[in-house]
Amino acid sequence: MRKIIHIDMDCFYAAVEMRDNPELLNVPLAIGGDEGRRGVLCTSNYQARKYGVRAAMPSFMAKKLCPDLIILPPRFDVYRQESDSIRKIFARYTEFIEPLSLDEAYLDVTTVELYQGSATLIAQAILNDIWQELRLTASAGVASNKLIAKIASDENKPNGICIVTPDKIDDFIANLPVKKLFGVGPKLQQKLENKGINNCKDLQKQSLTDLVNEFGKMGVSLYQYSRGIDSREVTPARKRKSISVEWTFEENIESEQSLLRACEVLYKRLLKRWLLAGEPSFNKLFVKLKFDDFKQHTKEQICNKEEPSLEIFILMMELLNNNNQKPIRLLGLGLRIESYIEIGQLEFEFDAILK
Ligand code: TTP
Ligand code: MG
Repeated sequence: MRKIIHIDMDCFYAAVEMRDNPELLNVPLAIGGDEGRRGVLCTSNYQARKYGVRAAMPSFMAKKLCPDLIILPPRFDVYRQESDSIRKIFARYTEFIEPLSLDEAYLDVTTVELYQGSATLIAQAILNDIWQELRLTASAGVASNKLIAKIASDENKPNGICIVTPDKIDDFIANLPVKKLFGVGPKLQQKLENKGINNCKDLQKQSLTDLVNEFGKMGVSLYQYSRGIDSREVTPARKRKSISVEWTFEENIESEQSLLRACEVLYKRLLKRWLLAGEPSFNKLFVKLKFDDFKQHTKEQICNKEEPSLEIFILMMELLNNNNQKPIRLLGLGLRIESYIEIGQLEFEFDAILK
C-alpha cells in the first residue's frame, strides 16, 4: 500500500500578498489582470470568495459582486521563489515530489521513516514548517493514492488536513460529484450529467464495457476512479526546457481556414500552460507541422516579446505550410524557455481561464 500526501497552498498568490502587506489582511483581495491586460483574476482571498469572487472571473464582474475588492497585479517572480522554498521543505521529507503547479504537489512518503512512517504526522510537520518559515498556510490530503489525496486536500481548506484511510474510501467517494475526478473537465461532466450520472455512486452502476464503448480509454479510468482506485505513480519533476502543445487531427486538415482555427485553439492551450508555469521567460517560439506523408517540419524563431504572440505563430505556420501544400496531420506550438519545473496534468481544472 502506498502513502501519498497532496499539498495545496491556501489562496496562494493572495496569501503571499497579504503576508507581505498586513494592510491587506482584512480586506477582500484578488490577484489578476486589470481590464487592459487579460482582465481575469488568478485568485482571490477567502474574504473575497464570500462575495462569489473566484479565479478566472473577469475583473469587471468581480468588482460588480464586490465593489470594495482590491485587485493587485501578480508578482510571478515572488510566487516562483516561494514555490521553490516550499519544494525545499518537501525535499526534507521525501525525494518523490511531483509538482502540479506553483502551489501544489504530490508527495510519495511510502518509504519515509521519519515519524514512524506516519503520513499524517509527516503532513502535519510539513504544514508546520511552511507556516513557521514562510508564514503561509497550506492544506493536505493523505491517502493511499493520488486521486483520493488530491480530492481530500480540498476538504478541510484552509489550513486543514484530511486523512482518508483505505477502509474509508468507499464512503468518501460515493457522493462525490463526477467533476471532482481526475480528467473530468466541463465537457465530460456535461456528457455524464446528460446521462443522469452526477456522482460516483451513479458512475459505479455503469458497466466497464459501456463506459469503454462510450468514452474509450477514459472509460477505464472512470470505472476505476469512481471506486477510488488509482494506480498512477508520483512522478518526480524534471527540469523542462520547453512548453509545448500539439494536436493530431482526426481528419487531415486541407483548408487554410481550418488550420488557422486549429492554431488559435492550440495557442490558447499553450498560453494556459505558460500562465500555470508562472509565465517563465522564453526566447524562442517554435511550430511543428506533420503532413499526410508523415514528414515532419519545424520552424523556430527568436522572440523577445513578453507574451507568446499568436501573430508570430501564424506567420511561422504559414511559412512552413506554403512550402509544402499537403494535407496536415498534426500541428504543434511551443516556447523555448530558460528552464522550468514540469507541472502535471492540471489542464482540466483551468479550462475556465482565458475563455
Ligand atoms: P489554486 O490552488 O487553484 O487556488 P488558490 O491556491 O488561490 O486557492 P485555494 O485555497 O482554493 O487552493 O491555484 C493556485 C494558484 O494558481 C492561485 O493562487 C493563482 C493561480 N491560478 C491562476 O492563475 N488561474 C486560475 O484560474 C487558478 C484556478 C489559479
Ligand atoms: Mg491552492
